[in-house]
Amino acid sequence: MKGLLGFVVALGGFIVASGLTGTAAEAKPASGCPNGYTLMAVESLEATGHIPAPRLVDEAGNADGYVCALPFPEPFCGAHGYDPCPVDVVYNYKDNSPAR
Ligand SMILES: [Ca+2]
Repeated sequence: MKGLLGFVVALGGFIVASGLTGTAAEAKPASGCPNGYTLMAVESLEATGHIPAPRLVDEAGNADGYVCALPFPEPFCGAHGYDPCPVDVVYNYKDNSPAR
């Protein structure tokens, strides 16, 4: 029972966070990024070597040319065997479409 309560509280926190993100991003082409993620254009990411992940994530989502990106900490690249790192910053991507 205690575990279920924790899940419900966490879900409520997620809904509140999503609402705030939508309000803050209203001047941008689309909202829907989770807390901590930045809305970025797929084209600008590709121009800096981020291929093909952002486009795949966008096409699997709403295909509007934008994704949400969360930078990983600097040592991420080396820890996964890439030395030198092929890109300046390694991102985790999520589409900017609202949760379905
Ligand atoms: Ca998108």
